[in-house]
Amino acid sequence: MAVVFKAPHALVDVPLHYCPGCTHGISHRLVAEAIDELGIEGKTIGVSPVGCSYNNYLYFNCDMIQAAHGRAPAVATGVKRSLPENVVFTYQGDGDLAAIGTAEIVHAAARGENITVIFINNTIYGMTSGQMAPTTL
Ligand SMILES: Cc1ncc(C[n+]2csc(CCOP(=O)(O)OP(=O)(O)O)c2C)c(N)n1
Repeated sequence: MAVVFKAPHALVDVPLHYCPGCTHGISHRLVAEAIDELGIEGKTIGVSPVGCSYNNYLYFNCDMIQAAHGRAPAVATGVKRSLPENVVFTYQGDGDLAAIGTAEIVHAAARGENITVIFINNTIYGMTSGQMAPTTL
């Protein structure tokens, strides 16, 4: 029988800790599918944020490093510059990236760093129970 649905290899097969209806689970899946499709699992390094997805290093099947709040683009810059042959991505919420980490993301972009930034805009600070973010409508 043809397989029509399976988990991406780049996603570890463990239960996620996220609340029902949260966007992080499907977002993790999409990132993992991209890693699979590009065939870059063995040379991908991710940077985990502060926020609900702080421990996403448990879920991605690649090397991960934890950054302090908003500092993921700065950490990713260091990783990419020291290991330029690797694909380096950050995974950040809007509280992390668009509030506390505004300086880091603006300056990483201005410098033209060769990193990938996955920006998860759920329009709130989820981890602190719905506190308003700069992206709140
Ligand atoms: C320097 C610093 N400021 C504030 C906090 C408190 N804090 C932890 S998680 C968080 C919200 C993160 O929100 P977001 O990045 O949108 O991620 P989400 O939880 O929605 O996935 C805040 C304010 C902190 N831990 N450290």
